[in-house]
Amino acid sequence: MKKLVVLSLVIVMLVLAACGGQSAKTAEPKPAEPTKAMEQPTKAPEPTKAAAEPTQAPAEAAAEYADTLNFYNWSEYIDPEIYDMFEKEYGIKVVESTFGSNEDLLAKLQGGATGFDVIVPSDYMVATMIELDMLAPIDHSKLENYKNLDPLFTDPPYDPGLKYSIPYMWGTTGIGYDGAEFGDEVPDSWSYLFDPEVAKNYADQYSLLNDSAEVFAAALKYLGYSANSTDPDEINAARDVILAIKPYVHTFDSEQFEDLLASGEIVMAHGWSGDVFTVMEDNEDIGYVIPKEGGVVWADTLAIPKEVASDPVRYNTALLWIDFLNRPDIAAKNVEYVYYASPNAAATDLIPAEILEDPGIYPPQEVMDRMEWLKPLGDAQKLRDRAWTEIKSQ
Ligand code: N2P
Repeated sequence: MKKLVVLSLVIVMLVLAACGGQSAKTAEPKPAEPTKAMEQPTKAPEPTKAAAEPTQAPAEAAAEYADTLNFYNWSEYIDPEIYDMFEKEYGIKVVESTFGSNEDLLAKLQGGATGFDVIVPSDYMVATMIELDMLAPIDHSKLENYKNLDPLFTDPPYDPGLKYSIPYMWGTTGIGYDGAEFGDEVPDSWSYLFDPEVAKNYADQYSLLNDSAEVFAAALKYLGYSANSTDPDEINAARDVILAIKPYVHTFDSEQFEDLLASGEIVMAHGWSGDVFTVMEDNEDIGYVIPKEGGVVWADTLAIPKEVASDPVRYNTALLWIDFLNRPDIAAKNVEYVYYASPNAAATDLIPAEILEDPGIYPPQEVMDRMEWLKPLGDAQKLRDRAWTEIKSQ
């Protein structure tokens, strides 16, 4: 998969170079007719066709959609205008709830939450949820925009053939920092966060993600182990490292670390690339670095909880939403807002060059070579869960 992403980057660059100043084919999205759709919120999203063929059989004409779609997303992970555009176009209101980690998402669903139509699990969590039979198969024939996906993302190890998930965004995990505090120094090692001798200099001035998979991955990398270690000794060593620096951690946070950084409340944040990039525009001192020991690369996906499949109206609505997010103009608009990389090849021509060329958003090969994808941990997950509970409760 590492290679896939690197290859993808190369292709993105090639496509970009090849397009040059020419106008791109994908630069002219075909919006549906908003007012018509607004008047007919439960009709199929093909207003022109329906208008041209008013006598077609009702069964063909009326794929039904719900009035509301419940979207369970990571926080600040979509351009909110996209909700308005979807509602304007189809008359369907998207209601968003947010979660802070894959483990929280899993716990919520396992706890019996049944209202969510579309969820956003990351790669390894998709594999876990497939294993637990928690996801509905995705009917590719109903996704007009499936063809827009970069083929390099359509057969990932976590979900071969994308039977249960459609890639949404991908990015990396590293360290956001306030350059005004660091001067010429760059906190380019996990030791800034996990070596007590170094970390004590930043006591109460840095955050860690509130995400057991990510914090263990970073601590394991600091110790020179794989982010996916299932070795009890290595997991215990990582737990001890985290416990040792915990007194210096200002907060465990996955949802507003970039704002804490921007406001000066902290000077370093263990965090996700795009979230840090969103505050750089107004804070030119803020930087983002992938530590030299390597970090985590991930892809987040759009998936449908299994129970939704038994309700054709909810299921169709979920697919309509997923497909909308894969329309090239929508995918590009979203990238410009969240600063994460898109697996949508057709959106590439619509994404500003400064984003495509930003090595923090589309990292170069030598950086990608240091990254690891997270994987399901099998029985070792219990060890990590226990250790995490211990860490958080002390
Ligand atoms: C959104 C961060 C999502 C990335 N704020 C985590 N996979």
